[in-house]
Amino acid sequence: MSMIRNLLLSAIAVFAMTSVFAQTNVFPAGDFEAGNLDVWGLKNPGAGIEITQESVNGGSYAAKLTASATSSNAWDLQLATPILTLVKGDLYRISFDIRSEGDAKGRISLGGADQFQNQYWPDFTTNNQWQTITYTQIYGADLEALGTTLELNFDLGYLPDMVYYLDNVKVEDMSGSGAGANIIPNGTFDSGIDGWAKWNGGDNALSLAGGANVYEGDSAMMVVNETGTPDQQWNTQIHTDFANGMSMDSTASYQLTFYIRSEAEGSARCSTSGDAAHYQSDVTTTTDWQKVTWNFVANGSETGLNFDLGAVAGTYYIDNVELKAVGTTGIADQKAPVISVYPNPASNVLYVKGLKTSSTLKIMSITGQVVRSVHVDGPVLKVDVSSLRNGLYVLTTDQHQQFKFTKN
Ligand SMILES: [Ca+2]
Ligand SMILES: [Ca+2]
Repeated sequence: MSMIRNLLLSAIAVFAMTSVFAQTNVFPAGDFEAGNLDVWGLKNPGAGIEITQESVNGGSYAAKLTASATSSNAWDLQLATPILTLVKGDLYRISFDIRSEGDAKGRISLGGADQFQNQYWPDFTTNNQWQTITYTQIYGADLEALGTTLELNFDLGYLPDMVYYLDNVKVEDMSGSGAGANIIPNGTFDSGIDGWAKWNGGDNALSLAGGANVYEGDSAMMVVNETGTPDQQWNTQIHTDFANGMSMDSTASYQLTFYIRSEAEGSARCSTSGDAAHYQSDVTTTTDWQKVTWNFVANGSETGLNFDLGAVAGTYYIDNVELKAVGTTGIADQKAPVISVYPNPASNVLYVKGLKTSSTLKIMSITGQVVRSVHVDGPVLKVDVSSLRNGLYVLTTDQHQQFKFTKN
Protein backbone atom coordinates (compact mmCIF):
# COMPACT_ATOMS: atom_id res chain seq x y z
CA MET A 1 0.00 0.00 0.00
CA SER A 2 2.71 2.45 1.01
CA MET A 3 4.67 1.57 -2.11
CA ILE A 4 1.66 2.42 -4.27
CA ARG A 5 1.24 5.66 -2.37
CA ASN A 6 4.93 6.55 -2.86
CA LEU A 7 4.68 5.78 -6.56
CA LEU A 8 1.63 8.00 -6.83
CA LEU A 9 3.37 10.82 -4.97
CA SER A 10 6.48 10.64 -7.10
CA ALA A 11 4.34 10.60 -10.23
CA ILE A 12 2.67 13.79 -9.04
CA ALA A 13 6.05 15.38 -8.27
CA VAL A 14 7.48 14.57 -11.69
CA PHE A 15 4.39 15.90 -13.39
CA ALA A 16 4.60 19.11 -11.39
CA MET A 17 8.24 19.73 -12.21
CA THR A 18 8.18 19.01 -15.87
CA SER A 19 4.92 20.17 -17.31
CA VAL A 20 2.96 22.51 -15.10
CA PHE A 21 4.99 25.69 -15.19
CA ALA A 22 5.47 28.12 -18.01
CA GLN A 23 7.75 30.98 -17.08
CA THR A 24 7.92 34.15 -19.09
CA ASN A 25 11.20 36.05 -19.21
CA VAL A 26 10.18 39.70 -19.18
CA PHE A 27 13.71 40.83 -20.10
CA PRO A 28 14.82 38.90 -23.21
CA ALA A 29 17.38 41.63 -23.98
CA GLY A 30 19.32 40.51 -20.89
CA ASP A 31 21.46 38.18 -23.00
CA PHE A 32 23.31 41.23 -24.51
CA GLU A 33 23.02 39.63 -27.97
CA ALA A 34 21.92 43.00 -29.43
CA GLY A 35 25.66 43.75 -29.38
CA ASN A 36 25.27 47.08 -27.60
CA LEU A 37 24.21 48.47 -24.24
CA ASP A 38 21.54 50.79 -25.65
CA VAL A 39 18.73 49.61 -23.36
CA TRP A 40 20.94 49.55 -20.27
CA GLY A 41 21.52 52.38 -17.81
CA LEU A 42 25.22 53.09 -17.18
CA LYS A 43 24.44 54.77 -13.87
CA ASN A 44 27.99 54.76 -12.58
CA PRO A 45 30.49 53.56 -15.18
CA GLY A 46 33.59 53.34 -12.92
CA ALA A 47 36.57 52.81 -15.24
CA GLY A 48 34.25 51.58 -18.00
CA ILE A 49 31.15 49.53 -18.83
CA GLU A 50 31.16 48.12 -22.37
CA ILE A 51 29.80 45.36 -24.54
CA THR A 52 32.39 42.63 -25.03
CA GLN A 53 33.16 39.39 -26.86
CA GLU A 54 36.16 38.64 -24.61
CA SER A 55 34.23 36.42 -22.22
CA VAL A 56 30.64 35.33 -22.78
CA ASN A 57 28.44 32.62 -21.29
CA GLY A 58 26.17 32.01 -24.24
CA GLY A 59 25.87 33.69 -27.63
CA SER A 60 28.41 36.24 -28.84
CA TYR A 61 28.20 39.13 -26.40
CA ALA A 62 28.30 39.90 -22.67
CA ALA A 63 28.87 43.07 -20.63
CA LYS A 64 32.29 43.95 -19.21
CA LEU A 65 32.39 46.19 -16.15
CA THR A 66 35.64 47.60 -14.75
CA ALA A 67 35.86 49.30 -11.35
CA SER A 68 37.93 52.47 -11.00
CA ALA A 69 41.19 52.61 -9.02
CA THR A 70 39.38 54.31 -6.13
CA SER A 71 36.22 52.21 -6.19
CA SER A 72 35.03 51.14 -2.72
CA ASN A 73 31.26 51.47 -2.41
CA ALA A 74 28.95 48.96 -4.05
CA TRP A 75 27.37 51.73 -6.13
CA ASP A 76 30.73 53.06 -7.42
CA LEU A 77 30.24 50.73 -10.41
CA GLN A 78 26.61 50.38 -11.33
CA LEU A 79 24.76 49.00 -14.37
CA ALA A 80 20.95 49.17 -14.47
CA THR A 81 18.33 47.32 -16.50
CA PRO A 82 15.71 49.43 -18.24
CA ILE A 83 12.42 49.87 -16.39
CA LEU A 84 10.75 46.46 -16.74
CA THR A 85 7.01 45.84 -16.45
CA LEU A 86 5.84 43.42 -13.77
CA VAL A 87 2.45 41.97 -12.93
CA LYS A 88 1.61 43.05 -9.41
CA GLY A 89 1.14 40.02 -7.16
CA ASP A 90 2.95 37.57 -9.44
CA LEU A 91 5.98 35.63 -8.22
CA TYR A 92 9.29 36.19 -10.01
CA ARG A 93 12.66 34.51 -10.39
CA ILE A 94 15.67 36.68 -11.14
CA SER A 95 18.92 35.16 -12.36
CA PHE A 96 22.14 36.14 -14.11
CA ASP A 97 25.54 34.73 -15.05
CA ILE A 98 28.64 36.46 -13.72
CA ARG A 99 32.40 36.03 -13.35
CA SER A 100 35.22 38.29 -12.20
CA GLU A 101 38.98 38.37 -12.77
CA GLY A 102 39.67 37.30 -9.19
CA ASP A 103 37.69 36.75 -5.99
CA ALA A 104 35.21 39.58 -5.62
CA LYS A 105 31.67 40.39 -4.65
CA GLY A 106 28.68 42.44 -5.67
CA ARG A 107 25.06 42.92 -4.91
CA ILE A 108 21.71 43.68 -6.48
CA SER A 109 19.85 46.81 -5.53
CA LEU A 110 16.51 47.94 -6.88
CA GLY A 111 15.81 51.30 -8.47
CA GLY A 112 12.56 51.67 -6.54
CA ALA A 113 11.95 51.13 -2.85
CA ASP A 114 8.98 48.78 -2.94
CA GLN A 115 9.42 46.66 -6.06
CA PHE A 116 10.22 43.47 -4.12
CA GLN A 117 10.06 44.43 -0.43
CA ASN A 118 13.79 45.00 0.06
CA GLN A 119 15.74 47.54 -1.94
CA TYR A 120 19.24 46.28 -1.05
CA TRP A 121 19.93 42.58 -1.43
CA PRO A 122 22.69 40.61 0.29
CA ASP A 123 26.14 40.47 -1.26
CA PHE A 124 26.97 37.62 -3.62
CA THR A 125 30.50 36.39 -4.21
CA THR A 126 32.16 35.97 -7.59
CA ASN A 127 35.36 34.40 -8.91
CA ASN A 128 37.02 33.72 -12.25
CA GLN A 129 34.53 30.96 -13.16
CA TRP A 130 31.13 31.71 -14.64
CA GLN A 131 28.32 31.00 -12.19
CA THR A 132 24.58 31.48 -12.29
CA ILE A 133 23.10 33.38 -9.38
CA THR A 134 19.37 32.83 -8.88
CA TYR A 135 16.93 34.55 -6.58
CA THR A 136 13.39 33.43 -5.78
CA GLN A 137 13.41 34.83 -2.25
CA ILE A 138 14.98 37.74 -0.40
CA TYR A 139 15.30 37.65 3.38
CA GLY A 140 12.85 34.77 3.47
CA ALA A 141 10.16 36.50 1.42
CA ASP A 142 9.25 35.34 -2.07
CA LEU A 143 9.88 37.73 -4.95
CA GLU A 144 6.28 38.84 -5.16
CA ALA A 145 5.87 42.00 -7.23
CA LEU A 146 4.55 44.78 -5.02
CA GLY A 147 4.23 47.17 -7.94
CA THR A 148 4.23 47.10 -11.73
CA THR A 149 7.79 48.24 -12.50
CA LEU A 150 11.27 46.95 -11.80
CA GLU A 151 14.71 48.45 -12.26
CA LEU A 152 17.52 46.10 -11.32
CA ASN A 153 20.96 47.57 -10.49
CA PHE A 154 24.15 45.53 -10.57
CA ASP A 155 26.33 47.14 -7.88
CA LEU A 156 29.88 45.93 -8.51
CA GLY A 157 32.03 48.72 -7.06
CA TYR A 158 33.27 47.17 -3.80
CA LEU A 159 36.80 46.44 -5.02
CA PRO A 160 39.12 48.82 -6.97
CA ASP A 161 40.25 47.82 -10.48
CA MET A 162 38.13 44.61 -10.45
CA VAL A 163 36.78 43.42 -13.81
CA TYR A 164 33.42 41.63 -14.09
CA TYR A 165 31.63 39.92 -16.98
CA LEU A 166 27.84 39.71 -16.91
CA ASP A 167 25.53 37.68 -19.18
CA ASN A 168 22.02 36.18 -19.40
CA VAL A 169 20.16 38.49 -17.04
CA LYS A 170 16.65 37.07 -16.70
CA VAL A 171 13.53 38.27 -14.91
CA GLU A 172 11.01 35.42 -15.09
CA ASP A 173 7.35 35.62 -14.16
CA MET A 174 6.58 32.33 -12.39
CA SER A 175 2.83 32.91 -12.05
CA GLY A 176 0.08 33.44 -14.57
CA SER A 177 -0.84 30.91 -17.20
CA GLY A 178 1.67 28.39 -15.94
CA ALA A 179 -0.24 27.70 -12.75
CA GLY A 180 -1.03 24.13 -11.83
CA ALA A 181 -4.35 22.56 -10.85
CA ASN A 182 -6.30 23.62 -7.77
CA ILE A 183 -5.32 21.17 -5.00
CA ILE A 184 -8.24 22.18 -2.73
CA PRO A 185 -10.76 19.40 -3.48
CA ASN A 186 -13.92 21.35 -2.64
CA GLY A 187 -13.24 25.08 -2.74
CA THR A 188 -16.53 26.30 -4.23
CA PHE A 189 -18.83 24.67 -1.62
CA ASP A 190 -21.49 24.49 -4.33
CA SER A 191 -22.18 20.81 -3.73
CA GLY A 192 -21.87 20.95 0.04
CA ILE A 193 -19.22 21.10 2.73
CA ASP A 194 -17.62 17.72 1.96
CA GLY A 195 -13.92 17.54 2.68
CA TRP A 196 -13.95 20.27 5.32
CA ALA A 197 -13.83 19.52 9.04
CA LYS A 198 -13.81 21.49 12.26
CA TRP A 199 -10.52 20.99 14.09
CA ASN A 200 -11.18 23.59 16.79
CA GLY A 201 -14.19 25.70 17.69
CA GLY A 202 -17.75 25.66 19.01
CA ASP A 203 -20.51 23.17 18.12
CA ASN A 204 -21.92 25.34 15.33
CA ALA A 205 -18.55 26.51 13.99
CA LEU A 206 -18.87 24.96 10.54
CA SER A 207 -21.88 24.99 8.20
CA LEU A 208 -23.02 25.81 4.69
CA ALA A 209 -24.34 29.24 3.72
CA GLY A 210 -26.61 30.12 0.84
CA GLY A 211 -28.46 33.03 -0.68
CA ALA A 212 -26.95 36.44 -0.07
CA ASN A 213 -24.01 34.94 1.81
CA VAL A 214 -22.51 33.33 -1.28
CA TYR A 215 -19.80 34.95 -3.38
CA GLU A 216 -20.45 32.74 -6.42
CA GLY A 217 -22.57 29.70 -7.23
CA ASP A 218 -25.10 28.10 -4.88
CA SER A 219 -23.33 28.10 -1.54
CA ALA A 220 -20.33 29.15 0.54
CA MET A 221 -18.71 28.03 3.79
CA MET A 222 -19.96 29.66 6.99
CA VAL A 223 -17.75 29.69 10.07
CA VAL A 224 -18.99 30.98 13.42
CA ASN A 225 -16.52 31.93 16.12
CA GLU A 226 -18.46 32.51 19.35
CA THR A 227 -15.54 33.60 21.52
CA GLY A 228 -12.69 35.73 20.25
CA THR A 229 -9.25 34.77 21.55
CA PRO A 230 -6.80 37.47 20.45
CA ASP A 231 -3.49 36.11 19.09
CA GLN A 232 -4.93 32.55 19.06
CA GLN A 233 -6.29 32.25 15.56
CA TRP A 234 -6.15 28.46 15.78
CA ASN A 235 -8.94 28.37 18.42
CA THR A 236 -11.45 28.25 15.57
CA GLN A 237 -9.91 26.13 12.86
CA ILE A 238 -11.46 24.56 9.77
CA HIS A 239 -9.38 22.04 7.86
CA THR A 240 -9.24 20.30 4.50
CA ASP A 241 -6.76 17.77 3.17
CA PHE A 242 -5.29 18.39 -0.28
CA ALA A 243 -6.88 16.56 -3.21
CA ASN A 244 -6.10 12.84 -3.59
CA GLY A 245 -4.06 12.72 -0.39
CA MET A 246 -1.23 14.61 -2.02
CA SER A 247 1.55 16.59 -0.38
CA MET A 248 2.96 19.82 -1.74
CA ASP A 249 5.92 19.81 -4.09
CA SER A 250 9.05 20.93 -2.23
CA THR A 251 10.44 22.62 -5.34
CA ALA A 252 7.38 24.78 -5.99
CA SER A 253 5.92 28.14 -5.04
CA TYR A 254 2.21 28.16 -4.28
CA GLN A 255 -0.50 30.75 -4.46
CA LEU A 256 -3.64 30.56 -2.33
CA THR A 257 -6.63 32.73 -3.17
CA PHE A 258 -10.06 32.88 -1.55
CA TYR A 259 -12.97 35.23 -1.02
CA ILE A 260 -14.10 36.17 2.47
CA ARG A 261 -16.44 38.51 4.28
CA SER A 262 -17.75 38.74 7.84
CA GLU A 263 -20.85 40.16 9.49
CA ALA A 264 -18.71 42.71 11.33
CA GLU A 265 -15.01 43.52 11.14
CA GLY A 266 -13.07 40.36 11.82
CA SER A 267 -9.70 38.65 11.39
CA ALA A 268 -8.66 35.63 9.37
CA ARG A 269 -5.60 33.77 8.21
CA CYS A 270 -4.73 30.48 6.62
CA SER A 271 -2.12 27.98 7.66
CA THR A 272 -0.87 24.67 6.32
CA SER A 273 -0.80 21.39 8.20
CA GLY A 274 1.63 18.52 7.90
CA ASP A 275 5.13 18.15 9.31
CA ALA A 276 5.92 21.84 8.78
CA ALA A 277 3.36 24.62 8.98
CA HIS A 278 3.25 27.96 7.20
CA TYR A 279 1.20 30.80 8.63
CA GLN A 280 -0.33 33.60 6.65
CA SER A 281 -0.34 37.08 8.19
CA ASP A 282 -3.69 38.04 9.70
CA VAL A 283 -6.09 39.65 7.25
CA THR A 284 -8.77 42.08 8.41
CA THR A 285 -12.19 41.07 7.10
CA THR A 286 -15.17 43.37 6.61
CA THR A 287 -18.81 43.07 5.59
CA ASP A 288 -17.72 43.33 1.93
CA TRP A 289 -16.38 40.37 0.01
CA GLN A 290 -12.62 40.65 -0.62
CA LYS A 291 -10.19 38.48 -2.50
CA VAL A 292 -7.25 37.39 -0.37
CA THR A 293 -3.98 36.16 -1.91
CA TRP A 294 -1.18 34.38 -0.08
CA ASN A 295 2.05 33.29 -1.79
CA PHE A 296 4.49 30.93 -0.15
CA VAL A 297 7.17 28.37 -0.95
CA ALA A 298 6.47 24.78 0.05
CA ASN A 299 8.91 22.50 1.81
CA GLY A 300 7.24 19.29 0.68
CA SER A 301 5.64 18.00 3.89
CA GLU A 302 2.41 20.02 3.78
CA THR A 303 -0.73 17.90 3.44
CA GLY A 304 -3.63 20.27 4.08
CA LEU A 305 -4.95 23.79 4.57
CA ASN A 306 -6.62 25.45 7.56
CA PHE A 307 -8.76 28.52 7.94
CA ASP A 308 -7.90 30.04 11.32
CA LEU A 309 -10.65 32.39 12.51
CA GLY A 310 -10.23 32.31 16.28
CA ALA A 311 -8.98 35.79 17.09
CA VAL A 312 -12.12 37.85 16.58
CA ALA A 313 -15.63 36.53 17.41
CA GLY A 314 -18.09 36.73 14.54
CA THR A 315 -19.61 35.00 11.54
CA TYR A 316 -17.44 34.51 8.45
CA TYR A 317 -18.29 33.48 4.89
CA ILE A 318 -15.66 31.94 2.60
CA ASP A 319 -15.92 30.98 -1.07
CA ASN A 320 -13.79 30.04 -4.12
CA VAL A 321 -10.75 28.64 -2.31
CA GLU A 322 -7.94 27.86 -4.76
CA LEU A 323 -4.41 26.69 -4.03
CA LYS A 324 -2.13 26.21 -7.02
CA ALA A 325 1.54 25.64 -7.70
CA VAL A 326 2.74 28.70 -9.59
CA GLY A 327 6.41 28.01 -10.22
CA THR A 328 9.49 26.07 -9.35
CA THR A 329 11.94 27.69 -6.98
CA GLY A 330 14.98 26.95 -9.09
CA ILE A 331 18.41 26.11 -7.80
CA ALA A 332 21.19 27.74 -5.82
CA ASP A 333 19.06 30.30 -4.06
CA GLN A 334 21.14 32.68 -2.03
CA LYS A 335 19.09 32.28 1.08
CA ALA A 336 19.37 34.53 4.09
CA PRO A 337 17.72 33.89 7.46
CA VAL A 338 14.09 34.88 7.74
CA ILE A 339 13.89 38.20 9.53
CA SER A 340 10.62 39.85 10.40
CA VAL A 341 9.99 43.39 11.60
CA TYR A 342 6.70 44.19 13.33
CA PRO A 343 4.50 46.10 13.89
CA ASN A 344 5.12 48.39 10.96
CA PRO A 345 4.40 51.26 11.35
CA ALA A 346 5.45 51.28 15.01
CA SER A 347 4.80 53.91 17.66
CA ASN A 348 6.45 52.69 20.86
CA VAL A 349 7.99 49.26 20.52
CA LEU A 350 9.37 47.55 17.43
CA TYR A 351 10.11 43.81 17.39
CA VAL A 352 12.73 42.29 15.11
CA LYS A 353 12.73 38.50 14.91
CA GLY A 354 15.39 36.25 13.41
CA LEU A 355 18.53 38.34 13.96
CA LYS A 356 21.84 36.72 14.80
CA THR A 357 22.46 36.80 18.55
CA SER A 358 25.35 39.08 19.64
CA SER A 359 25.17 41.06 16.41
CA THR A 360 24.34 44.75 16.15
CA LEU A 361 21.28 46.30 14.58
CA LYS A 362 21.64 49.86 13.37
CA ILE A 363 18.68 52.19 12.99
CA MET A 364 19.42 54.75 10.30
CA SER A 365 17.55 57.76 9.09
CA ILE A 366 16.56 57.74 5.45
CA THR A 367 19.59 59.98 4.76
CA GLY A 368 21.92 57.29 6.11
CA GLN A 369 22.65 58.75 9.56
CA VAL A 370 22.87 56.13 12.34
CA VAL A 371 20.45 57.21 15.04
CA ARG A 372 20.73 54.12 17.25
CA SER A 373 22.86 50.97 17.55
CA VAL A 374 21.21 48.07 19.37
CA HIS A 375 22.93 44.93 20.67
CA VAL A 376 20.99 41.79 19.72
CA ASP A 377 20.65 39.65 22.87
CA GLY A 378 18.15 36.99 21.79
CA PRO A 379 15.98 35.63 19.00
CA VAL A 380 13.41 38.43 19.32
CA LEU A 381 14.79 41.92 19.73
CA LYS A 382 12.54 44.51 21.36
CA VAL A 383 13.47 48.09 20.50
CA ASP A 384 11.97 51.12 22.22
CA VAL A 385 11.34 53.54 19.36
CA SER A 386 9.10 55.93 21.30
CA SER A 387 11.72 58.69 21.32
CA LEU A 388 12.40 58.58 17.56
CA ARG A 389 10.97 61.31 15.41
CA ASN A 390 8.10 60.25 13.13
CA GLY A 391 9.23 59.17 9.69
CA LEU A 392 10.86 56.43 7.66
CA TYR A 393 13.89 54.55 9.05
CA VAL A 394 16.18 51.84 7.72
CA LEU A 395 17.33 48.94 9.90
CA THR A 396 20.70 47.48 8.92
CA THR A 397 22.10 44.18 10.20
CA ASP A 398 25.76 43.18 10.46
CA GLN A 399 25.17 41.15 7.29
CA HIS A 400 24.06 44.35 5.51
CA GLN A 401 20.47 43.24 5.25
CA GLN A 402 18.19 46.25 5.25
CA PHE A 403 14.57 46.70 6.27
CA LYS A 404 12.45 49.78 6.37
CA PHE A 405 9.98 50.77 9.04
CA THR A 406 7.88 53.80 9.73
CA LYS A 407 7.71 55.48 13.13
CA ASN A 408 4.38 57.17 13.74
CA1 LIG B 1 25.26 36.64 -24.29
CA1 LIG C 1 -19.67 28.94 -4.06
